[in-house]
Amino acid sequence: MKLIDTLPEVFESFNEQRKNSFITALQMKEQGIPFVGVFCTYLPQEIPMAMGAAVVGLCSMSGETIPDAEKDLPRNLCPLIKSSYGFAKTDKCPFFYFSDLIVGETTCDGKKKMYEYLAEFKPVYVMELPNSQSSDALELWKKEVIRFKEKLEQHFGTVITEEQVRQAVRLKNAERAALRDFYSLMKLNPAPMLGQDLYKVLYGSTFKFDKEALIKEMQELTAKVRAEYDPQNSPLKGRPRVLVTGSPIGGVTEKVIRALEDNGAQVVVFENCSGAKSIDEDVDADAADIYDALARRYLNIGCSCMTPNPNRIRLMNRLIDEYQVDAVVEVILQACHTYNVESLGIRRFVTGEKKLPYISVETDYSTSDTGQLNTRMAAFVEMI
Ligand code: BJ8
Repeated sequence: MKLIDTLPEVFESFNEQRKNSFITALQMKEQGIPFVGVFCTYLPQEIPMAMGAAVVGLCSMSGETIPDAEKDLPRNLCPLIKSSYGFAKTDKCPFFYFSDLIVGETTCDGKKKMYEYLAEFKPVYVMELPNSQSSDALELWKKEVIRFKEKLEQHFGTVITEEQVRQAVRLKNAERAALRDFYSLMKLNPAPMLGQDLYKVLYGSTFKFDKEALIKEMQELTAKVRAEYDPQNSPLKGRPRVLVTGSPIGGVTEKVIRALEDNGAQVVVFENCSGAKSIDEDVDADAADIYDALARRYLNIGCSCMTPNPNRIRLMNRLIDEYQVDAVVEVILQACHTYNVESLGIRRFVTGEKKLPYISVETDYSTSDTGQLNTRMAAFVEMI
């Protein structure tokens, strides 16, 4: 669908961003800029940013290397874990290759056990993330944030000052604000773009290493979308508005978004990682203890690896109201037990408290369920 003449091109350039930044990454490596590879939204990116490192996400979204991974790992494991391990094992991911240090956290069981094998290919450091958000958990996580800073200092032979951390916090807050302003455009009704295009931008933005440039680009894009917004003639008028939640999506799993939008719905907000879950909250840059502020902000993230996990409900509750959501779709990656078990609570909240339709779909990185997804989403959209 063509929305506004010049915008699809911009969205496509974000879609290609991961690939396009391979060359930039190589040039940065040649200039001696360290790369830190990460796997999770809980990682306080401000710490590596404070020493001038580039931070790159290594979660893989393609099924290409899963057969290689399955030679070592169980088949009934989450595709994100298998695919990420497969790319490392086969050396097919340039970002993995460029990473001087890989940092993981103790989130779900499959991921944390996979890190043990990943260490055979690269230096790996694992942060001990508590699985609850109590005050004891906060104390432990704060110690882990400081221990991470010390690990980077020792590994890269550098010193990270408190002032550098504060500057990184300010920059990251500005990046989050620019991304938030962009996705908040979807509060407009009708929405000014398709959810698939919004996702391309959010995902692509994580591969832009020059944060100042990214902030400027996001501000310009937000202004452009706003300027070209024409609610009267919008082809998206009257579409049911959907919130997407669940496991991280991207790559092949965007098939769910396409199935929804091809059948007449409109995804207006992503609650999951790459969406509001990772961007919604800022770090208090003026806090007396900056490590405490970082620990608080990151521990607050409402991922299903936390128990209990009230912050996911809190965020969803607000997003459903702010984005005038008509229905909720939960995407669960195959064998992702935490999201799968938590889906009962999410269903109860959405259908009971918010009185909205809800559906959950379990999928993987193959395209074999595309037809079935299409049928299910068509029936769901019809029902809304
Ligand atoms: S903050 S969602 S990035 S842990 S790997 S939990 S899909 S079985 S990725 Fe995640 Fe951090 Fe949470 Fe976000 Fe399930 Fe797969 Fe585990 Fe996964």
